[in-house]
Amino acid sequence: MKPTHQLPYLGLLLFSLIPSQLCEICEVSERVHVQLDPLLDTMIQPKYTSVTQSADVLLSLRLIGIQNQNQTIIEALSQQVRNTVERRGLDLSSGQLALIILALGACHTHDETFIFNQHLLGHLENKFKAELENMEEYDGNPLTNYYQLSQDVLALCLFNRTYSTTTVAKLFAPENKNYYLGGQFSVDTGAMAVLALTCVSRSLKEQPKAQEEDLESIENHIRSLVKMILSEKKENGLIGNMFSTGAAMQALFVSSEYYSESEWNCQETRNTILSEISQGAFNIPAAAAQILPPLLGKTYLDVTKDSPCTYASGNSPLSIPVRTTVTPTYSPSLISVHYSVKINKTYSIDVTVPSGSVFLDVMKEAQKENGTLFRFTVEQEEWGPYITSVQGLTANNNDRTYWQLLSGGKPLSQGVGSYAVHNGDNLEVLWSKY
Ligand code: B12
Ligand SMILES: *[C@@H]1O[C@H](CO)[C@@H](O)[C@H](O)[C@H]1NC(C)=O
Ligand SMILES: *[C@@H]1O[C@H](CO)[C@@H](O)[C@H](O)[C@H]1NC(C)=O
Ligand SMILES: *[C@@H]1O[C@H](CO)[C@@H](O)[C@H](O)[C@H]1NC(C)=O
Ligand SMILES: *[C@@H]1O[C@H](CO)[C@@H](O)[C@H](O)[C@H]1NC(C)=O
Repeated sequence: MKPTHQLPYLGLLLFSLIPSQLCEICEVSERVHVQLDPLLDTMIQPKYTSVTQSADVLLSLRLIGIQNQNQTIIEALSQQVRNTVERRGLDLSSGQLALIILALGACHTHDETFIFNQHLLGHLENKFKAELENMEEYDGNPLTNYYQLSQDVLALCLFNRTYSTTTVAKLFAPENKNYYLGGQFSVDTGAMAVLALTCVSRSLKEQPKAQEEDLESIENHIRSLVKMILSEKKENGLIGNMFSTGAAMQALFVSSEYYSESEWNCQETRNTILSEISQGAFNIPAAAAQILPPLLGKTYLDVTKDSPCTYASGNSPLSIPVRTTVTPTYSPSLISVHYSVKINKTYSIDVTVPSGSVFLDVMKEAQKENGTLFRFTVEQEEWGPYITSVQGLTANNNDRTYWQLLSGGKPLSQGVGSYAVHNGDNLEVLWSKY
């Protein structure tokens, strides 16, 4: 080989070394592995209530190398995911299907056969096309959102399927409105896009005849998105909020050539997350599943690695702890909260609920008082119950409408099933655009 050809390879080698070094520096050391037990405990449920829950948990457990420790649990999860596909068929969103493919495809197990026998990648290509067609028809609004379009590209890229890199380069320009939800840059979305674009740029570099223009524009997108993600870093090290920090960490692990060491103190971020875990902050399966891999230096780009699913740095592997039984606390006292539904007009009510209640309990109580004004519907999603309609007014992705949750005028970072209400709270559901 001529020296001119060796140079790019050397560059590639260096690029692939930097992220892994960063991961190791930031990994939770073996000494404090017990601090991760609450996450594992939360992730293992007798029954999962949404399509994506079991896939998210399976992907997470496989990435951190549980595979060889607790095979029965992994096998049961994989069975659930495969059953979902067989039951729901094509009635899945593009991102749901992409996530399922990542979960089944991780670790090169016999589940790979299922992906190919069921033609899941071909179906994903079609669903991705349908997202693009919807954008053409509805003013640039996809069927779902850019978080899912990123999952789609990531899965198609990791499994070497066809997609137009020119389309990807156009689609994921940092100024696209779909990176913003409710006027705010969505760190989760930007981070998932960085993972997808990094996969695409790495595979472009491997091709003999690189599409230089696409590659350059994709690399520029990554650079801008990384900047936007870092600008959402808070004083305590969280990036965006607690629930987007895991995705942001993954994005920063794979893109370390785009920022300098002084721009991100990974240990600070990790320590804040560990202290939040000890206070029970990641107490739903989705939250636990998404934060765990980056705490062990793993990213979704590891899914198709040759030797994935083994625990890094020669440490002893993690395993799932035997379930601890929690005794529910008895709370007889009552609290009073103010609740409003805001459309063009405000409809308010004061309700009394037992202390320890969540937002959803307040909505149910209000609905009991007046089933016309406070009528609502929910759907069980990965993160819990999602409010789909209030007073018969239904959220719609084509119009970018949704029911936003607020307390004291501030948007909540949790859903109605998780947010614990306090005496005197001023709760709102607001008909909004994102
Ligand atoms: C896109 C998105 C939205 C969109 C969803 C509509 C759309 N066009 O897709 C909009 C902007 C409407 C939205 C709204 C909200 N969201 Co949101 N959303 C996301 C995001 C970025 C991607 C979701 C996704 O597609 N996942 C991938 C697919 C494959 O999984 P899925 O289960 O099929 O996805 C569906 C659900 O996630 C659902 N969904 C979206 N947000 C939320 C929030 C809750 C609590 C529930 C139960 C469901 C839900 O919409 C998805 C599409 O149908 C996630 C980030 C993440 N890490 O998941 C945040 C995220 C899930 N959302 C979050 C929050 C807090 C909310 C709100 C409660 C904000 C608010 N103050 O009002 C509201 C929900 C209120 C309600 N009506 O119940 C948090 C949840 C944290 C937690 N601990 O519960 C996340 C993790 C973002 C964050 N880092 O804070 N969201
Ligand atoms: C995709 O292609 C690359 C490069 O040719 C190869 O190393 C990798 O194993 C392939 N991945 C899959 C999942 O087939
Ligand atoms: C997981 O595997 C470890 C090691 O084999 C074992 O000690 C632990 O009890 C297992 N956990 C469960 C929940 O079965
Ligand atoms: C709110 O008011 C505007 C302006 O009067 C109107 O166009 C819109 O349809 C109203 N929205 C709802 C949901 O009633
Ligand atoms: C609900 O509120 C509306 C408006 O104030 C009122 O007209 C209606 O009678 C109330 N319904 C019940 C069941 O209290």
